[in-house]
Amino acid sequence: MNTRITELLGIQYPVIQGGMAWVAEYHLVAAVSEAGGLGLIGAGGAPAEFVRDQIRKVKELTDKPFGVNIMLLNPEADAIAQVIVDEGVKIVTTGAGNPAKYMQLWKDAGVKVIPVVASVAMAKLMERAGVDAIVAEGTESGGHIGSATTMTLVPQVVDAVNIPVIAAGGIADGRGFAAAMMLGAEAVQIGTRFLVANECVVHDNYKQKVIAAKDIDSEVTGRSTGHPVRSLRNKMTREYIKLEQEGASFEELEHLTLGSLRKAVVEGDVVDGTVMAGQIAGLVKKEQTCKEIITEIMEEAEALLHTK
Ligand code: TUI
Repeated sequence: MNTRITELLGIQYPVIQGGMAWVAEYHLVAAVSEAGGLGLIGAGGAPAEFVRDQIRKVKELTDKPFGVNIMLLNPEADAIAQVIVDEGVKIVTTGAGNPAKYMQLWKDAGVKVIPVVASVAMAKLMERAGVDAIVAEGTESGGHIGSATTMTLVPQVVDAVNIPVIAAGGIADGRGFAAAMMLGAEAVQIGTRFLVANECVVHDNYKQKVIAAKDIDSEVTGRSTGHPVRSLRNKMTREYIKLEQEGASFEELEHLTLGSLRKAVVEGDVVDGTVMAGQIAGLVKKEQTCKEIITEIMEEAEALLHTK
């Protein structure tokens, strides 16, 4: 299936793996890219030198295109922006902010820039800033989220910009892929289903919690602080939401989640840690290789879309 996104990025299938902090490290990235999708290193809150090392490790495993996702709240975002150029990475996606200040640096280096946005206004601003494509991410997504649903956001962003749009949030199978195409998207970004990929190094407790999750098992914490984050319900989310209802301060709430994503991903503490995942976790039932995941999604989608 060819779209402006497969052309732009030089990939076989219009399937992009979400740049999940702590989760999307070089094994997962290389496996997704080798399978014909686009792997993204999730720089999250990592130091720039860690990101440089990850880039070099992906290159040892694959010659296929891959990219880096920069989470713009990272205090080392400036240094990571430069590492991307220095290491010759050709695709960057950004999250949780406005990447305008890096546009000149990246465009001069021939980097394709794809910001993740959660609103039409941000999508328009980004198109004017000269980005190459947009990820329109619905509130069904795991992690840091906006408020519009994928179903409503994607067609509105498609109508508002001329650059290609990638749909994200709530997509985990061929039906979701086909639906995104019907809304005008030219690729999808998938996070939650790749959490349980064989090549994904996330702790087994985390994978099992995603596999066990049902449709209504995610929760949004941080609405009161202006940084809403979706994760699977556990002791941490219950305590957090209780504190929010009691009017706790930003500092008290921060204390509860400091280092909590690492705790879940690396240590497997799915009780006190933050188990970020999207609302589609209920559809994710088993571990598979990245190749199996991508092939299955594409075969199902092509049958639905009659593109084969
Ligand atoms: O960035 C994400 N998802 C994330 S980042 C992350 S790490 C983190 N952990 C704890 C707290 C906060 C972050 C986990 N998941 N998705 C992309 C995304 N970007 N969703 C929404 C946005 C966004 C929000 C505001 C993009 C632009 C924006 O603009 C604000 C502005 O500057 O106007």
